Amino acid sequence: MVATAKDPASESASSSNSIKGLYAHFIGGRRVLPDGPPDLVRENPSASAEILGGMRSADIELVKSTVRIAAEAWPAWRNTAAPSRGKVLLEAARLMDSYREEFARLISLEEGKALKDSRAEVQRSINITEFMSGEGRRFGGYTSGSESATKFAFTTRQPLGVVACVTPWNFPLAIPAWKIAPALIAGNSVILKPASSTPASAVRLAEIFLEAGLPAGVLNVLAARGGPAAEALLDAEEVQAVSLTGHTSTGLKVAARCAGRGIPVQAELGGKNAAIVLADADLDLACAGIVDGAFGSTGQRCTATSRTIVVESVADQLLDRVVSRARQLTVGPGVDEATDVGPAVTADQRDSVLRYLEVGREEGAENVYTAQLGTLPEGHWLAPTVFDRVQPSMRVAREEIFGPVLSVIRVPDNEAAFQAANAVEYGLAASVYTRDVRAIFQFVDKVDVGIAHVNQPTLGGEVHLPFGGVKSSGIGPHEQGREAVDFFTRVKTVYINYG
Ligand code: UN1
Repeated sequence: MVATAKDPASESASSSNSIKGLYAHFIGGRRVLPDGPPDLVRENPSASAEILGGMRSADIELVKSTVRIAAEAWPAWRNTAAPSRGKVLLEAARLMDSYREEFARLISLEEGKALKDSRAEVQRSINITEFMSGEGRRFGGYTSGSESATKFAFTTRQPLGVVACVTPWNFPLAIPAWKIAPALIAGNSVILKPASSTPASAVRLAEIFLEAGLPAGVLNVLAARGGPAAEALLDAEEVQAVSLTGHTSTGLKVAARCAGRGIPVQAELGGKNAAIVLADADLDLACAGIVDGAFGSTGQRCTATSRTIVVESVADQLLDRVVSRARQLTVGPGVDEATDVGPAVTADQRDSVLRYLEVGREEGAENVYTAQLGTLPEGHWLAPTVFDRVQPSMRVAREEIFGPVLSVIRVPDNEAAFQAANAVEYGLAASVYTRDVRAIFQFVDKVDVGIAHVNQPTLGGEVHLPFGGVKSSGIGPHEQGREAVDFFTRVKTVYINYG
C-alpha cells in the first residue's frame, strides 16, 4: 500500500527551514510515501544532530508495481517522435536553469559539498539535458549501399523499453541527469534508483521533467538500499538494461546478475587518478589543478586526484606549493558560501577515510600535511591530508579512498611516472603537467585511462564527449557524448528489395 505524500510536490527545499517533505519516492508522476516506519533517515552531514528527513525505502512489491507503471507508460513515449521528445528535454533544461539555485542548495544540504561545487553540478546537469535534447533531431541510424543494385539498406535505432539507472550519492543531480537524458531521448521509460543517502535531488529532477511535459510514469524514482528490493529491480522482466555508477565490487555483482538475464550493463566504477608532474611543468598550474582535484568536492568523486606522481627534481618545490595552497582551504558546511571543502557524506564514509589515514601512516608514508579544522558543528568532517614518499605498492597508492587525501609518489623520470600511473587496477582519468609535446603524446599513448587530461585537473569532462574508464573503472560502453544514446537502443538492420 502506498499513499501520496502530503506535502505538495512543488514545495521548495531550498533551505533547512523548508525541508519538510524532502523525502519521497516519485512514481507515476507523483510523490509517494509508503506506509510503515521510516527506515531511510538522513542526517545533515554538516550538523549531524539535525535530521533532514526520512521515509520508508522501497520494498519488492513497490519495485514491481513501479516497473509495471513504467512499462504501461512506455508505448506512448516510444511513439512520440524523437524531435518532440527533444523538446521535452529542452524545456527540462530551461526549468533546471530557472531553479538552479534551489538545486545547488539542495545538493549542498543533502550531500554536503560546497555550494560552488553544487552550482557546477547543476550547470553540468543542464548541459547534458540540453545536449541530449538536440540528439532527438539526430536520432536514427545510417543508410548504406547494398550488394544488390535493387536493394536499399539502412539501420534504425529503437528504444529498449524500461531501463534502470542506479546512481551514487556524490553527484546526486548530475549523474541521474546524464543517465536519464540519453535514456529518455532514445524513447525509454526509466526507473531511477538514487543512493539512499541522497534521493531528494533525483526526485526534484523527476518533477521538473514532469513539469516540462514528460508523461507521468515515464520517469520514476525509487529509493531502496542494496538488497532484495534492488535485486528485484535488476531481475524485473520488463527491465531491459541497467546503467550504474558505484563501487567496482557493486558493478561486478550487478553485471553478473544482468549477464544471467542477458541484458546489457553500463557501469561507471572506481578510480585512483594520477596527476603526473614532469620536470618542465608550470608548477603553479599543476599545484592549482592538484589541490582542486584532490580536495574539491571533499575528494568524493571518482575523478578526484588521489595520486600525484612527480619527477624527483621538482618534487620539493611542488609539495611546498601544494601544502601552502591547501592551507588556504576552508572546511565547513556545504551551504556556507565561504566553504571550499564540505563534510563527508555520512559517518561511515568519514570513518572509512580516517582508517586510510591510519593505514598510510602504518605503511610508512610521510604525513606532511593535515588541515587544522576550526570550530565546527558536530558533523562528518575530514581534514585535507597530504602523504609524501608514498610507494606504489602501498594501499594508499592503490586503493580508492574517496576522501580529501593526496598521496605523492616521487619518481626519477617520465618513463617511471607513466609506469607508476598504470600500476593500479583502475583506469578512469589521469593528467599530465608538461610543456613537452613529445611527453604529452607519450602520456596519451601509454597511460591506460578512459579520460586523459593535459595541463588540467583529472576532474570531470564535457557532456558532449564520452566519459568513462578502462580496467576496473568501467564495464560496457561509456556515458555521455553522442554514443551514450546507443546504449539505450537496439539496432535494426533493414534491407528493402525494390527490384
Ligand atoms: C566528475 O568527477 O566530475 O561517481 C564526475 C563519480 C563519477 C562522476 C564524476 N561517476 O564520481
